[in-house]
Amino acid sequence: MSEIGTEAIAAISTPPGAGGIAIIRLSGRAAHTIVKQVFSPWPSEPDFFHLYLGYISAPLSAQKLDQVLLTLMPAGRSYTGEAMAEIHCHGGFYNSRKILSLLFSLGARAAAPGEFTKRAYLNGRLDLTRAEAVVSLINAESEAGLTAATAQLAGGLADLVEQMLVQVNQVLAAIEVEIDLLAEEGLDYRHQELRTPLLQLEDQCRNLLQSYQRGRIIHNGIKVVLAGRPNVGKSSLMNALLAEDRALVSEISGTTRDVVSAELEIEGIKVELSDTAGLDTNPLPDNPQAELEVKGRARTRRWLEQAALILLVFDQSRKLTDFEVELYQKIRARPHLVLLNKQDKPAAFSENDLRCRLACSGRVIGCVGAAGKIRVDGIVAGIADFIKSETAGDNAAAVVISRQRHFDLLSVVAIALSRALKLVDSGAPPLDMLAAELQQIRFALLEITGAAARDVEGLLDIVFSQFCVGK
Ligand SMILES: Nc1nc2c(ncn2[C@@H]2O[C@H](COP(=O)(O)OP(=O)(O)OP(=O)(O)O)[C@@H](O)[C@H]2O)c(=O)[nH]1
Ligand SMILES: [Mg+2]
Repeated sequence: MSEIGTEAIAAISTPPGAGGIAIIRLSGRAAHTIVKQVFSPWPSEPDFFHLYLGYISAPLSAQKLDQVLLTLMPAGRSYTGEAMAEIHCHGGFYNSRKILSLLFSLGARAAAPGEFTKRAYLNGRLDLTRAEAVVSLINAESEAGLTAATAQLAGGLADLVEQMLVQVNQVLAAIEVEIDLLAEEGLDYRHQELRTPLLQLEDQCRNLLQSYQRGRIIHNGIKVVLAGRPNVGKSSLMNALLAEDRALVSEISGTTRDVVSAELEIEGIKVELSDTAGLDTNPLPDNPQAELEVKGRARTRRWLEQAALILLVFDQSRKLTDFEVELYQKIRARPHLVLLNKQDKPAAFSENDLRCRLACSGRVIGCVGAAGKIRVDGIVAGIADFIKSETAGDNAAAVVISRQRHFDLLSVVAIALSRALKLVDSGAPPLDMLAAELQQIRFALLEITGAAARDVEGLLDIVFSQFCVGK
């Protein structure tokens, strides 16, 4: 066990602010001794995982601070692997801080962000991929994100990496045998037999690397940006998609100046939808509003650069302008949907005219239904199809990776694997070089689960700095 586990740490694990209850966690060898000094009545023979109702008061003080529930957990069977106590006190910032200060006065120190989980990792309670899954679970903002985090917490990625490690070790063992055989003259060289397991490893590695794009979308969601000329109805569409009066709408051209963003969930994925200032030919310099317009448009362009999907809006009741045609040419190579708005008014051009002028063969979605009401089902279906196409794959149900750290380490594995395969295919590979490649693969895989690392402290700092205090 690591030295780190000896010192008692404490933190409030629930979010700050008023609430029904707050949970204070205490972990470390002295956890039970500390809590015994402040909790009464102390049970004569405390049971673990039992909820005790009692009071918190300072040692030797008759003044009760709060009525609480207390649970004790033994070393080896707690989240951190150390002796732990959890105090469920009444919520409220002041109350919970006061109890926490009492624990500090008795020798506990404030836990750093993620320190409980770091101790769990150091005490062998979970591997690094599961620790990272805890962060993803806490931060999950969509159904798909939660499902993926839960699968990783259940060991999906760790198990797969473990399987790959078993294969790597087998190949390494086979290389050792070959080295021995070579030492005995006259025996056949069987390196070709290494090809199959190396190809299998390459396949598994490729599947995981290919899942990265899907994993990032599942965890982070996608950015969808509404753009088009001023007054075409972007803000009206934003409000209709959100089913709330979020963005200011008016008949005055140039109403939206800043970017207005809001979130919705489509296909279980978080969608950050942004309404932007209208784009048009540059305003005349003597226009007093020119500076604001230019700034607003610059902001729109920035958002467009980051968009995963652009919803380009056209007003069918006004003539198409050259600027709109140009704008379409600029975004046509990017994922986009063309939205035709204001179809309740007399049309200034047909959908066919639009397709011809833009040379557009993609999806054109009409936004106006019966009685001139904006309908969003077509747009939602368009966004849903985009999400499906981005998140689908041959292994849609399999393990996905979503962290740069995993992607980088698996890239190291992939490169070393291709070098190893080249050596095998070369006919008479230098076995020590082949073994060195396999060792590199082995080391990168071990670093994914945290079983080994070149710079353990640096790695742990990166992983656990993403946590909140109390987890
Ligand atoms: N008839 C009709 N009017 C619409 C429709 N959609 C929007 N409008 C009106 O068009 C005007 C402009 O709508 P906005 O949603 O503010 O347009 P915008 O593209 O956000 O405009 P800017 O913020 O100025 O770039 C408002 O008066 C809306 O009520 C529609 O489908 N039909
Ligand atoms: Mg607007």
